[in-house]
Amino acid sequence: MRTDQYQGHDYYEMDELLTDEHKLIRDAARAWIKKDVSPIIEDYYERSEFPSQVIPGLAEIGAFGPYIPTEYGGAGMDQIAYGLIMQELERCDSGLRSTASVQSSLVMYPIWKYGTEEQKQKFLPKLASGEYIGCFGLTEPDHGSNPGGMITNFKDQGDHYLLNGAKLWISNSPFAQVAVVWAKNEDGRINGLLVERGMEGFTTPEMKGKWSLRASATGELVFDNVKVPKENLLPGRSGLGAPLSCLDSARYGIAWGAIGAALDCYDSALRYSKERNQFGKPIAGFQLQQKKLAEMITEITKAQLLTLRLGQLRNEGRATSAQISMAKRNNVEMALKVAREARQIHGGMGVTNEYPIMRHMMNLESVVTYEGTHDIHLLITGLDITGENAFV
Ligand code: TGC
Ligand code: FAD
Repeated sequence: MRTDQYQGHDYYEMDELLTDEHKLIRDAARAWIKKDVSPIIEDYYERSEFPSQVIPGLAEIGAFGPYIPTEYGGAGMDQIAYGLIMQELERCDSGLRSTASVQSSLVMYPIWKYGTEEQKQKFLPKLASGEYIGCFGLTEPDHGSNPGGMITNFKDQGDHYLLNGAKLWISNSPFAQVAVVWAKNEDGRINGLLVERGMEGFTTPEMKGKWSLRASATGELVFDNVKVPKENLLPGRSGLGAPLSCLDSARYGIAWGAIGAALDCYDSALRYSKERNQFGKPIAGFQLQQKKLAEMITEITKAQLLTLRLGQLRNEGRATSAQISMAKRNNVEMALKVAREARQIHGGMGVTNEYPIMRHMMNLESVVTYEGTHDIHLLITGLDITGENAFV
């Protein structure tokens, strides 16, 4: 079993910009991960299984609904604390962060923002404690980057809605108790519905064969004439902007998370380069290896600064969707590049599970695609700066 020797890296002394509470929250998450998750993650990754025993620990560190008010069971933290938790989780594994992202930003957030008081009381405390796990169904087999084209639909049947359609690539779906499902009404308007496990006609088959995010369960959501009670409609907002607003929150968390994955790769590469001798000296002493390490910490530091500023803007309610897109896109690509360079520094050992590098690298191939692909985020920036829509 690999010992988790990770140490944070803070080249520009950014800790000085954090509050004592931020540091406590981050350090508690890091300590829990080292104790309870790092020792098992490689094993679960190889078995392609989500380690469900970590759910109470995730709830304990505040990873389920970090910024949801305490009256609903959330942790009532600010956006920077939320980001720091996502960074620590993804430092361990992107799948761990995914589970928390979906639960917090894609399930609890829409219920909190757009749900009735009864829906909030019924679902939020259970989601915060981990008694319930949720999932978010937006993507369909033929509608990924273009969710507005979705065909999943519901019809008003007087005392209930009748839901039909299918969602694909849904994180947590195989074991979720509740799904936030985006579907069109008879007028073609997108709405959110809370679909609960056990409803007749609702199934959640698992998708197998992923070489990425193997410690996170992914599945389908299939709706075959599902009778959804009327009280399960999220009444607060309709239109594509409703699910996209949830994505803003999740993409922000991913921007922080990707820094965590990059930090873990850098940390491992730096240590390995000092310990590994070739030609009679540590490989850290060769200029070519120093170039890789120096560029890695430079890019990580730039991402840390970008993301902390984004967190400040989010705390003030001023961050735009386009600013979030820029950080998600930049940081995930940065992390992928860092992982590839770190893999080379580890030589042949870099392809084994003795080190976390290949796992991070494979995970990041999903992260660069989900929550808006690398291309889509570039087009969002392009639209924002030129006013010209290049999606179609
Ligand atoms: P468009 O016409 O631009 O917009 C439709 C309406 O939405 C509004 N809007 C937003 N509102 C809130 N937040 C945002 N970020 C918003 N972006 C747009 C917009 O103002 C408009 O409002 P209204 O009132 O005028 O109707 O829509 P479009 O169809 O042209 O699409 C734009 C595009 C391509 C950017 C969007 O569809 C997109 O982001 N596509 C990517 C899809 C995506 O990210 N899917 C993610 C699925 S969930 C997931 O991957 C979870 S992974 C989980 C994990 O494990 O972490
Ligand atoms: P496509 O949209 O078919 O894109 C294919 C390629 O075409 C991409 O390179 C893309 O950038 C490019 N492209 C598309 N449109 C354009 C354009 N206009 N201009 C230029 N290039 C374009 N979804 C959920 O709803 N909930 C989840 O919980 C969830 N979890 C996921 C977990 C995993 C592990 C993965 C891999 C995906 C998950 N997704 C989830 C789905 C994810 O959001 C989609 O995969 C993503 O939005 C891309 O859609 P797609 O795979 O259909 O690719």
